[in-house]
Amino acid sequence: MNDLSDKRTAAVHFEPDDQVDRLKSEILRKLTYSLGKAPAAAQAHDWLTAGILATRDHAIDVWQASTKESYATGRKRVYYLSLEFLIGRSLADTLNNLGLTEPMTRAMRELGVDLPEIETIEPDAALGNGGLGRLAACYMEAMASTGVPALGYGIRYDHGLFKQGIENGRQIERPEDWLSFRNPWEFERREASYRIGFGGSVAASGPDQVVWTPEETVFAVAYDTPVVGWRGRDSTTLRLWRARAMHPLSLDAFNKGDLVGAVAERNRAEAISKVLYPNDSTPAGQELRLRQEFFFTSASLQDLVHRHHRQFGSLDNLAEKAAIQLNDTHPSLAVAELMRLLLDEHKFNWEKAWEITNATISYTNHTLLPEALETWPVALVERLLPRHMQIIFGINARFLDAVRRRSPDADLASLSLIDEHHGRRVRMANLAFVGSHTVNGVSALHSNLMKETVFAQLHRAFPERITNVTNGITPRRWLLNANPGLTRLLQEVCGEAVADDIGLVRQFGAHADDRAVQERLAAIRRDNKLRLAKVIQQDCGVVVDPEVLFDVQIKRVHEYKRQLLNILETIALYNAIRSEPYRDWAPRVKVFAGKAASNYTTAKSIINLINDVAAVVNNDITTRDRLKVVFLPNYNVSLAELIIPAADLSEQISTAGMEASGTGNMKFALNGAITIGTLDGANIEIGERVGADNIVIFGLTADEVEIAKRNPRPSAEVIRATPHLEGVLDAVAGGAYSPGERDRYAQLVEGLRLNDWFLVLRDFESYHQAQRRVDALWADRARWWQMSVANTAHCAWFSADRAIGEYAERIWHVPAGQAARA
Ligand code: CR6
Repeated sequence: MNDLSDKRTAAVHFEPDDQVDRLKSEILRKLTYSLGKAPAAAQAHDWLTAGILATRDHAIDVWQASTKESYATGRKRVYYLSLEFLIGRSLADTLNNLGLTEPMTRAMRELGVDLPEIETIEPDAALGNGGLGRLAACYMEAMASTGVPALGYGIRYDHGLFKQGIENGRQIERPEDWLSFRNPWEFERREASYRIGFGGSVAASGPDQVVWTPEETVFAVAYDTPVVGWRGRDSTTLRLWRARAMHPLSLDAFNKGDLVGAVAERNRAEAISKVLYPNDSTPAGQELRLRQEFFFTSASLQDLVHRHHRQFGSLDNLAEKAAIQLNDTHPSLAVAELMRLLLDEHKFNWEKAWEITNATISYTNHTLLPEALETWPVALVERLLPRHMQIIFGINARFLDAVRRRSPDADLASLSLIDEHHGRRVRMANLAFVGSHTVNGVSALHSNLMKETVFAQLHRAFPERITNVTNGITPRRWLLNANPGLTRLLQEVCGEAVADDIGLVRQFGAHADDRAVQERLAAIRRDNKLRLAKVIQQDCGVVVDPEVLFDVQIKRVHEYKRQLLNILETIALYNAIRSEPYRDWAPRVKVFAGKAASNYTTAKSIINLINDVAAVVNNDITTRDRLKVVFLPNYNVSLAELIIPAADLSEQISTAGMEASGTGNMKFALNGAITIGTLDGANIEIGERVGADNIVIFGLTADEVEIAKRNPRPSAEVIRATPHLEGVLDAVAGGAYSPGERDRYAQLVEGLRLNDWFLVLRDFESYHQAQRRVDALWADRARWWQMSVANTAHCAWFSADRAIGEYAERIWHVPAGQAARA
């Protein structure tokens, strides 16, 4: 990790001025010859595109070197299959990784352009919903930074995650259009296009071999983007598939005057890569979604099998040279598709095909919420993918047979790949589990719960299969780039090399009591808060004081994440401040942001409530300088980069046992925010690292939640035992925050009273008390900064480089690049 690569050394040979001059002429060439614009006529977006194209050239140098090297050495490669890659913007990160931020800023300045300003008009690539998609993006960058040869496979959606507007307090969704002005980062690869079949019939052609004649075929065309790692050392490839029709137009239909019919096939085919399903942690369950899953899985497997065969002339050694990682169950069909390719196209027998498949594939589980586990009706799979359904039945029969022979009393019904209780459905998690050599959860608690709950039976059948790899985040984007102020301080205190070895931030811990460091931290945070305050004023029309505590909850809006707990407690606090205005309340601004799936009524109602509460609180002069509530619209990666470095308090308050890991929690802690949270997901591991004194924990534990669910305490009793709660609920239900529509929240509150499934009421008092501990800590500012230092100093472990190191060593068995080359 520590030695600089040749590429970097090469870059350093240029005198800084030469480098700036070179970049200037590169930008001007792009402007002139790629965009056809004279500098005098160029608009901000032209400069941005020219800047991206110039930067991309540097990325390509690294990319080609990486690709060449990994081919020449025949090293094992990782194929990361993910239906989501939540990338955000790329220019600032790529420049930073290439070590070109400074010279590019100067080059642009000398051309009369403000680089940071034009960087903000780059659209976010929002090909994901939340944590799972962002994790995939962090891992692509971390593999490039640690020299793990990798290809990420996904879908090139025309429309990424919808844009959220807030109108009259309510979420409205507008289509996202990131490709409308083309994507300067990508390369279309016409030669890499594959036929993807659907439907049709199957006929036996050999003992295990079958000929499948699909009824419908679409093309998958590859679009490649380089992802450059730290110091331009290596690059991975993001390969996204676009669906194209075999016959873009039916002239027959057209000539008969049937315009709609003429493009029907095209529309049906291209619908596959048209839009990202906006569901987070819950399956969409629609046929088009299954078509998306098979489309990208099949294209990716055909591609990697084809490449492997070309390079090695045989598939016998596939598992030695390829590791296929399934990011959740969305690409689970890979198990059946790889079997199909090996059996039907490459004529392996079943045993050998199965051995190769199992040794190549591994699977990451990202949720245990029962409603989130993907299943598909057998009838649908049979109709859409008849050969795959056969193979799944074949896998299942052999698997259940083997288990029956080993342990006659095993619970076959729950092990089966087919759920027989709900009208016969294929269990995608069981398929992925059985087809993989290793299955991992994403935090210690989550991996343990996997063994005890959803996968208990499978775990008994394969006691070695489940392992844990706690999630990680890339420190390049989430610390170095998002928080340059803090980065500078860390480099002064821990040495310049922290950028290369994030582990060095540990040394920051020794300065927790240093007044000068604390003052610097306070000034850095204040600057970050000022930047955020401007955006809050622009987007919410609310003026907030950067001196107050910034209390932040930003993430998808979901009942288990309990934004509702936060806003109900905010109301209690508001009431308390009004009744005792002269007590020394820690002045706060409550910052919320997050999208709700368009069909998730309760989540949308919670967004509405937050905005309605904000309207009342922000206009009340009695609480004016002590409490503000804001909901920032259209949460995305770029907004997170602005908000996280400005946060004092990080809200990680999910019902224990329900948040598999969380990754926002890690970003906040590394940037020095204090976590208020439950013992859930990676919060537990954050607490273990920063120490119990440097985190504010409340609420039931996962075990207690389990018990509480089995013996639910009546809500009425919980409410009676909890001070302030009745009044808060009555006010919300009675329309105190929605005077124009008094019953707007009647159902939301009624839901809590009937069944407090997420234990919002149960945890309310504990949360309220924890917030009062926060008040006290905030009042002792020296203590607060001590805690903040401890958080930054002890969170390097949550680096994606560490996580990728664990995958590489324990799951993929690929050596990290630097080590391999040394
Ligand atoms: N919603 C988990 O809920 C985890 C990420 C990445 C999630 C979250 O706790 O940090 O995955 N799960 O591992 C799914 O998307 C299914 C998420 O992002």
